[in-house]
Amino acid sequence: MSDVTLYGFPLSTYVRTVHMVLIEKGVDFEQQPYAPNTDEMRAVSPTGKVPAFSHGDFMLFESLAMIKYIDEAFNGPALQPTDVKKRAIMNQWISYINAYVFSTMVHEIVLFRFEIRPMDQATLDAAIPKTKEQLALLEASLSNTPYLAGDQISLADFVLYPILALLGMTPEASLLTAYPAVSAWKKSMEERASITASAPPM
Ligand SMILES: N[C@@H](CCC(=O)N[C@@H](CS)C(=O)NCC(=O)O)C(=O)O
Repeated sequence: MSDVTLYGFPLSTYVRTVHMVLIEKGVDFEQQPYAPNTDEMRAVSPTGKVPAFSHGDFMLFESLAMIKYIDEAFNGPALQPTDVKKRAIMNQWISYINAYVFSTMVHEIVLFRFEIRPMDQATLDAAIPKTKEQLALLEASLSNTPYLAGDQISLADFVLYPILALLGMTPEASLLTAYPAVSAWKKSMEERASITASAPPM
């Protein structure tokens, strides 16, 4: 039995990011697929949001804190560059993805397309140019280096992947074809065992 537990339903992109990082680091863990804002979830996180994480009696909420902790507390390949500039680039992408890409692609496209929220066509229409702008920024980076923070995979790639995976299951997946470096990066990520093992049941 493992003393590491990841709490939260697997469709959440934030849960999947932590799931992938645990697998990449080779950490044994258990999963409790609680839905957000339930009594079960509030018992493990003061926000009631997913994910939450425990390692023994040490508890965390906020996925960014979790993935940095997992990378630093466990053996396995380092997922943060040691070079300070590359690490800053990784943090830049994580901030950008969490602040803008998640809200545009997940809140303003995926949740409508998956019928998790009632369709708001005006919001969805307004999300298309924002999505193109965000994909263009990612394209510019991934045209120069194979991963967001350079030659090595980093936490930033695991923050981005689950969002583009969900976008890829909507009609707006067609937008991705105009961004070949982003598409090639997504395809290369899909060859990793952590991606297959963390795929949410659809
Ligand atoms: N900043 C948080 C965001 C977590 C989050 O927003 N999770 C969503 C699911 S993807 C959630 O629990 N939503 C329910 C709600 O906001 O009430 C993190 O990185 O862990």
